[in-house]
Amino acid sequence: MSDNENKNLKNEKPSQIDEHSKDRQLDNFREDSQGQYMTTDEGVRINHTDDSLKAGSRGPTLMEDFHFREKMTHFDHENIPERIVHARGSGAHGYFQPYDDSMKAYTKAKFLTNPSTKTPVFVRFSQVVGFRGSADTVRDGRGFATKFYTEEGNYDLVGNNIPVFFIHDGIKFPDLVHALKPEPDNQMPQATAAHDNFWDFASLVPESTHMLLWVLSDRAIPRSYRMMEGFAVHTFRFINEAGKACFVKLHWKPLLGTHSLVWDEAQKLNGKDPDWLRRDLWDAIEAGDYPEFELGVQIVAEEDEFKYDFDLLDSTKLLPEELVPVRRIGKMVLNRNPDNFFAETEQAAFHPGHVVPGIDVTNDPLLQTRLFSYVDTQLNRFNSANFTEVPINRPVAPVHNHQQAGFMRHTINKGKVNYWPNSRAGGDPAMAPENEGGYVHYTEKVEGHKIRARSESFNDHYTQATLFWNSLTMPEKEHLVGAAHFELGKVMSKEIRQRQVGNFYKVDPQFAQMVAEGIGVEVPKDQEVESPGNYLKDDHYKKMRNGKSVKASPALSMEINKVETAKTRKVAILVEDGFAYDEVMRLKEALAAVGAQSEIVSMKLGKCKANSGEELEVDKSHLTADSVMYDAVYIPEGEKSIQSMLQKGESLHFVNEAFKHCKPIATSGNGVQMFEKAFVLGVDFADRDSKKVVSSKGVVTAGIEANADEFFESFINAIKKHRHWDRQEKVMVPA
Ligand code: HDE
Repeated sequence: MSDNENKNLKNEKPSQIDEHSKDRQLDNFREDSQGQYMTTDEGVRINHTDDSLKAGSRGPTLMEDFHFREKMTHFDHENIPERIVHARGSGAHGYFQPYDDSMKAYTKAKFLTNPSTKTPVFVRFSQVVGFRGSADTVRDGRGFATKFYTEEGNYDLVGNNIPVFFIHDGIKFPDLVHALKPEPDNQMPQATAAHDNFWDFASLVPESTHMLLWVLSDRAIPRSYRMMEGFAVHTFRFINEAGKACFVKLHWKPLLGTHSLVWDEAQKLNGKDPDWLRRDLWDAIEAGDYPEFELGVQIVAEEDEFKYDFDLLDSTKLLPEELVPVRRIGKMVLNRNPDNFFAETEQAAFHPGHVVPGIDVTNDPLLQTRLFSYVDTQLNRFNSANFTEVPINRPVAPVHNHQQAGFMRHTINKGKVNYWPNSRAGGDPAMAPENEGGYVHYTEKVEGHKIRARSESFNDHYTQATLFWNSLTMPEKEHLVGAAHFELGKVMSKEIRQRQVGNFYKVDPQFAQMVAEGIGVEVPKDQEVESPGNYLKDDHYKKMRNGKSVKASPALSMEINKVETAKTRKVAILVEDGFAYDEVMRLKEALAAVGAQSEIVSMKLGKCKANSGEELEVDKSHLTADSVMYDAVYIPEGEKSIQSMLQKGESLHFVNEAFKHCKPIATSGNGVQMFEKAFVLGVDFADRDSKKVVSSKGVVTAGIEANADEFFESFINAIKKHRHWDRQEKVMVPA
């Protein structure tokens, strides 16, 4: 970095911070070798890099080959420890902008209250359990970590796509993660909770029950990072200019809605495209389909701390939106892929304790322990306290302090003075008064005995698990039970399976019965169901007994809150020689008009010849493409093309799978024969020679005389609904 550039960075005033501030800063570190000679790390030009320096062309390599030694040494040290959890992830740059200044009533954080500022952000989405090289579409919670490079310093919102957590107190986190990760003797299984150790732990820790239901639900197999909600999980505090505090729950709401895969599809994708979520995010940004999320807040007045029948400090509970609606206060747009995965995504270091004035933590014991863990883990990953100087982690706000030296120090602190107070440097860098942006911790009154104990108010483990179960639609419940059958079905110990069903019984006897039936254990009989009131021994918390609660929260169902859009949905168009060219072109146009994408899939790559003689480039062959990689499937008319597909297991399998996974499928004219031969069951088809368009449970067919616009509109409407769960006959599909 030149002196001038350095000065510019340091002088960047709060008023100059904009959406591009971080990009400008990163530009100082970017390197582009285009048109340059290759050099050593010392800048010496290299003349030959294909052979090491030897004593004779068949002789030993010489120690003096500084280029070989440097190249190999650097390679040998290219790895750093992967994150102990959330090892696999993907990042993206973007910005956040508040809609207005209305949050001023609650927080003085400038990036949340100044609608004219676009604050740069870097987001890292992640899987939790698997190693860095594991597959994307495993059943797991997803991390959703956002670094806001605000004018007042970095703020990290380190959340998940599930609003609650497994445990109350972080001291149990190492136990939880040990139980989740592959078993210690044989390092199996990878990236899944479906094994004895995990369910042994979970069944002995009933506070995990609520989160377990979320992990068994479709939330744990998202269709895309772009289609997940995000949650800060803990209750945080906002503090306004006048020093008044309130509690706040933070949410991310995806503008494309929240959508999931189905389990069979997720498992197949693990093999067909282990980078499914990573690729989806990357491709969407490259295509200009920028992922957008609204930041939502649930505000609770300090006086209302004990108003609810659960404790706001308990991270195994959520605050139902029916009690406190989520207010959407601004929008985040992710519009740039990183230049280098390691430098940016891997080296990004998040920490829930990175807060700015106007935001503070609470005494949630899970959050409190996280405040220790994150810096500690970065020290392990970076081997240095200077990880904050790595370009992706540097704030755009100026940094001045006496933290010096250490491994890989970049900043050259000038002058003699590295202590405070000092007179030799005129007392600089100085303390900032609160009205100049100095961070002042919220002065909460705290008193108590030193004690290793848990608050009585945390002891209701089941009411909100029941709330979640009650809030799901029937298809969502069926998926959840299917997931429980899979996960517990992998557990060898019957005792563990039985114990877990005992916990599920306390959530809902019918749920327990549905699970028990699939995994060969008894349904517990007459087991006492813990009443949520039982735990309220403490006077302080007795108030909660009559606190506000709800029995079901429609806001928790993905199906009920489905956003109906075709935007960025991917459609496979299956063709063989002899397909109807005009139909394909018009369909592609109609899909593009609603922001959907389409790809031509055929038996082999190269050109495919239409019935009218035109040729079309094939995007994917059946060897590399599968229905699980698409949201919908279309088969155009064309006698020869259809006859050829009818002879091909690949094409029929494509249709079968898409039908089984409840995806929209469509065809016209002769194409109906494909649906008739495949297992497209329990739906009505249009007659081949009619003018009719028939849309039946997401299966759209058109007669040869039908109006194309009407046909495409019906197909697009089916795409907007994403999945058509009402296909009872899908269970008969052998795909
Ligand atoms: Fe984390 N968590 N966590 N966590 N967490 C980490 O920090 C930890 C928890 C979350 O993309 C680690 O940098 C403890 C809840 C995300 O880089 C580590 C506890 C939530 C990421 C750590 C929790 C999260 C992490 C490992 C229990 C949702 C990935 C690597 C008290 C609100 C961030 C790292 C990224 C990563 C500790 C529980 C979210 C070990 C001790 C609850 C999104 O420090």
